[in-house]
Amino acid sequence: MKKRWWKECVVYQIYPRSFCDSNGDGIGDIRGITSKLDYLRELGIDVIWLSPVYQSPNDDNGYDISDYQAIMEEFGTMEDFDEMLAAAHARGIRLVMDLVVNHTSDEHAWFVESRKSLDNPYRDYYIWRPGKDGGAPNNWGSCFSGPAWEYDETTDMYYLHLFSKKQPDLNWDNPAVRDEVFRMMNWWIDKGVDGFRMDVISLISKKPDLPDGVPGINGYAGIDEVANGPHVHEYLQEMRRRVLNRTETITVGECSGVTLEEAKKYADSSETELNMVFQFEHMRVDSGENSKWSDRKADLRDLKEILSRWQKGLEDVAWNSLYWENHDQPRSVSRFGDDGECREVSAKMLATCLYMMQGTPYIYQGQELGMTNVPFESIEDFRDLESINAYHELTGSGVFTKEEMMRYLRYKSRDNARTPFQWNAEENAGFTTGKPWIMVNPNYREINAGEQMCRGTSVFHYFRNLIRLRKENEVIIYGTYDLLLPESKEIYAYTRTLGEEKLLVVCNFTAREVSFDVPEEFLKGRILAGNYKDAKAGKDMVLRAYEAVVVKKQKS
Ligand code: ISL
Ligand code: CA
Repeated sequence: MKKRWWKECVVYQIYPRSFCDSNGDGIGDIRGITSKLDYLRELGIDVIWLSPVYQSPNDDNGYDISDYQAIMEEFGTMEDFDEMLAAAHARGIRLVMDLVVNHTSDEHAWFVESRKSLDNPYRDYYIWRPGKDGGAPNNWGSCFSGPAWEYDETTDMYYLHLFSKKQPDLNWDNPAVRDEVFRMMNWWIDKGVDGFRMDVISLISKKPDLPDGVPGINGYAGIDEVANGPHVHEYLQEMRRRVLNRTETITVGECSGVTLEEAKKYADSSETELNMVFQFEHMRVDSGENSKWSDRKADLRDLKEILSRWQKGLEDVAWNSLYWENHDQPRSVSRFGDDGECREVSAKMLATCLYMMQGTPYIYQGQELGMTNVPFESIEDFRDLESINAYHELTGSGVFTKEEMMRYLRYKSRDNARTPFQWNAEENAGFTTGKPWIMVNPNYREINAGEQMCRGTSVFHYFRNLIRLRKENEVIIYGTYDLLLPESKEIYAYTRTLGEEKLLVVCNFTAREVSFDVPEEFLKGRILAGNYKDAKAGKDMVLRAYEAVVVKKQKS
């Protein structure tokens, strides 16, 4: 296996709006981030992935960009950005930008032009079609409710928007669009950024005839139907040649609808496209029938089957990314662990289970504190357009009652990840001196960075230790993965092997005591990490509530 720095690093995702507010307007900003770089250095991460900071009317919190080469006013100035980048580099931290180029904002100059007339030079920058049978051109739905088509009177045609109607899809089949995107990317590379996380990059190439898809619970076909289109690999190879190969970049494609077979192409180790992808299968393990809206708990056997298939499937041929959380997902401790009495121990267990696997780890802000889901009380508490639209669409059409939908939102809404970072026990969790743009989780008095940094047994220190272990043990980076006990509903156990080096990782996903037979070769092993301080790897081991241990085989 080829050794690469991006396989050995740990990435930390910042959602700027909710990280740290430097000027008291209630909105996190770039200077706020700069002021916290020492915190990140303390944690030990190597790379920051910055969610979008570009100019945007904020229909989807910056994922609707109106100028790719300007900074959102609420977040600061380009000087602030340059200062942050230099300050990160000075600390040995690299910076990855969020690249959102499946769509722009409808307020982007290209779209403003495009909608003006049929012969406007920017017309073919977007996907325009005439209506069919008095309605939309096909049955595709927007990811944020309703149809994926918006009628535009000026030219009596519809434009495609797989997300909100303020996020028209770019037409990647137009070489001028690719030129513009690659030119813009090169501009950021010249500035010194270190790579890109590519938003829904699996959706950029549409099937030319835009065929109808299978309708979901709201009557429209979902975005998976559009994923991995006919030219996506060709376009990414072109991007690689024209942009990414210029420097040592790190790239990760957010690939909605990606299968293992497709991932092998996107992240092929021959290095012609991307370094790795975000796959979604393990994020759907607790979905309802046909949608994410459910409060069903995952079956551990399904989770193990999915993660193990990806571990083995990409072994030697591509590379995994490892994540439990991001700005689109609820908090992992509330979802796969226990956010009550066993919060700390289960947050540590989840980290052990995932970050000892093969792949590049991604930590979402606050995950390193074991931040939890939020006790939202009413629909007015939400800010996310996906949540608000889904609530109205699915209660309005009677698919769910209001009570059901509130329960599902409390469990799955993206806003669970978007409340302010909990810095300390002061008002508003030390995030802002003003009024925060979204409510603060009331548990900030107990759960905050200030407290955890002072306490050696905290979740923060445990994450720090796992990050250090990855640096000290090559087997964690490059070792092969093998699942043990696939049928257990309680235990997730696996080994990692690199030559003579061998690790055993055992995690109890329940609050009950569960016994585990430690394989012979690990009986005299050394405990590398554990979330209880007196762990032993003897015969007939009994794992306590959410206990996790990592055992290193002693060399014979
Ligand atoms: O969040 C989701 C489901 O709840 C996903 O379907 C998500 O919309 C999808 O993964 C795409 O996400 C990305 O693109 C969106 C943006 O809203 C998300 O924040 C971003 O991560 C449109 O740009
Ligand atoms: Ca601010």
